Amino acid sequence: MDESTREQFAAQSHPFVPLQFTRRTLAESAERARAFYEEMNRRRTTRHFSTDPVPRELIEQAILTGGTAPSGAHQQPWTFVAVSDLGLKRQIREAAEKEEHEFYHGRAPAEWTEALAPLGTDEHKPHLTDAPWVVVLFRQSHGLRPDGTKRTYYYTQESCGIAAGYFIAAIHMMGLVTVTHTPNPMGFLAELLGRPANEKAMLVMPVGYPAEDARIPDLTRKPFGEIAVWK
Ligand code: IYR
Repeated sequence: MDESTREQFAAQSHPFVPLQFTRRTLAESAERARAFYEEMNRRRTTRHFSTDPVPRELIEQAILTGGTAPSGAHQQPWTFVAVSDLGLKRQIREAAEKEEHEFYHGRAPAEWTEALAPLGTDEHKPHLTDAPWVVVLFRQSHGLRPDGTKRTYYYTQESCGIAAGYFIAAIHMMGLVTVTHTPNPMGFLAELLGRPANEKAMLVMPVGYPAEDARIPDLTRKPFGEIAVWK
C-alpha cells in the first residue's frame, strides 16, 4: 500500500486495522489443503442419531464458527437457536411431521419425490427427538434500528448459506454429525421458538453422535471435472 492510500484509510470515519495474516509456504498450503479436503470428504449426512448427550460447549463452539462467516455488508443476518429441551424438540418433530406428511402424500410433485428416492426420506423424523440438539438457523430478512424502524439487509440468503456451511464443517470437525432438514413449509418454527417477525427459519439441523447402526445412502460425489471449469 502506498503512502497516500495509507493516509486515505487513516482519515476515514470507519478506521481500518492491520490484517493479521500468516503467509504459509507452498508445501504447507498444499498439505493443509489436502488434509482439510480429506477430512471434509469424510463428512456424510445421516438421519440416524444416537441419544447420547453432547455438551452445550460444543454446540456453542460450532455456532461461534458459523458466526465467523462473511456476510453482506457485515450485517451477520443469522440467529442460531439451539434446542435441547425434549418437550420443545417433540413439538418441533410433531409439527414438522405434519407438514412432511402432506408433502410426501400429495403436495410434492412427482419429479421431487423421484429425486428424493435415493435418500430414502419420508415424513418420519425421529432424528428431531433422538438428537440431543436441534439447531434452527433463522435468516434475518432485515434488521431493526433502535427506534424500531426497518434496516435493509443485503444478500441474506447467501450469507446464511455460508454460515450454515461453516457450522456444518465445525460440527464435522469436532466428530459429530448433522443433517440439514428443511420442513416444508417451516413457518411453525418461528412461532414455536418465539422468534420475531424479521426472522425466517431456514434450516433445521439435528446435531449429535450417529446411532450405532446409522446408515447412509450409497452416494458418490460428482467428479472434479464436472464441478470445475478452468479458463
Ligand atoms: N423437506 C422434506 C423433503 C426433502 C427435500 C430435500 I431437496 C432433501 O434433500 C431431503 C428431503 C424432508 O425433509 O424430508
